[in-house]
Amino acid sequence: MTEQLGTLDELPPSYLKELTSLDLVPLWPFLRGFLPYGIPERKTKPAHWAYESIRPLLLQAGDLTPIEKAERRVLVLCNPGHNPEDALVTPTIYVGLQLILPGETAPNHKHTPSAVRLVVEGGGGFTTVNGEKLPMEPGDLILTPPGLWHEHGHEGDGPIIWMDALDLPLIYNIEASYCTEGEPQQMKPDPDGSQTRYRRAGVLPYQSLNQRDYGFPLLRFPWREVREALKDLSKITPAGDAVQLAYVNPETGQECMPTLGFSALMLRPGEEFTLPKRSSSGVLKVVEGRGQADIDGATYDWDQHDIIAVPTHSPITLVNRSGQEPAYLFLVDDAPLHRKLGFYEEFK
Ligand code: 1HN
Repeated sequence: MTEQLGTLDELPPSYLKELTSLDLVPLWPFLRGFLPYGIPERKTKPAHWAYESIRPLLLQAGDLTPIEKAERRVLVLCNPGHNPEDALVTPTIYVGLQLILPGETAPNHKHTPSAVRLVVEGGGGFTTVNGEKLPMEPGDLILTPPGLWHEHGHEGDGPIIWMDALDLPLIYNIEASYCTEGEPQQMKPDPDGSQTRYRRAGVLPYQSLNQRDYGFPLLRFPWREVREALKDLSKITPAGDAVQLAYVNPETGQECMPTLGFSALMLRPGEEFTLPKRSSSGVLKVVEGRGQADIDGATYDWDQHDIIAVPTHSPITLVNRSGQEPAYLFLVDDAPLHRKLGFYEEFK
């Protein structure tokens, strides 16, 4: 182990000036900053946003800014450890809350970042992805994968609000983020794939045995079914173990997006459990219930629809405050990216 790395002020000013004039720097004064021992340097803080405090401001945005002037009417959750204009909740993940009012539409576009929607409240909203009309019911997960056309509409009454999560900070920082606008899509008349081709886990359209879709075959994961599956899984999960289901591509069984991973958690009445410290960062969204979270030593009380930022290398302890009702949380993380990069870790 190098005990003491040389510093900048040990070097002659004339030498540093010459390096600067040639766009050069010495590595050694900065090396430990780039490569700390044992744990990465983390600007990202654990953080908590109460839905109750965001909701009125989002509805106010509906009065202040017509959809035509917003394109996407969103309030962005900015991690307090970063500059707000960087619009990130973790180093790789952007999260915002989006509002659409009855009759409004958000125009068709496609882009390089991967996006998902987790529906918070309201009925009658839909997202169309490559011609497939995906109804948005509360708790549903809707994928808008990189490069696929998507637009939103609202045929119901009252506001519809959802959480957007994108790998935008990652894609922006590798200077690969851009979008293309398009004409409104031609919608196919069929119900979406979650109600037809991929109605049930473990069975697929027969022809897919010959021709697997390694892209994005399933774009909507209805909450109603995920919630039922969690309840059934909880019956056989030992107390203190996480009741957790991963959202996967039904054709491959692998993660359903390239960089972002999604899972749903159930906390039985009164239950407390700890998820191990992992190399990945993430965002928790409360779907139902009330409780407490300890994220790397920071403690928060959470209520329905609250959102919590989880930095890399942070253990998570969750407690369900209710002794009667289960609580449900949704987790989006960048574990698929870490796995692809070959350094995903869980620390026991
Ligand atoms: C986007 O495409 C949507 O399609 C929402 O609803 C939020 C934030 C940054 C970049 C693209 C959408 C977004 C976004």
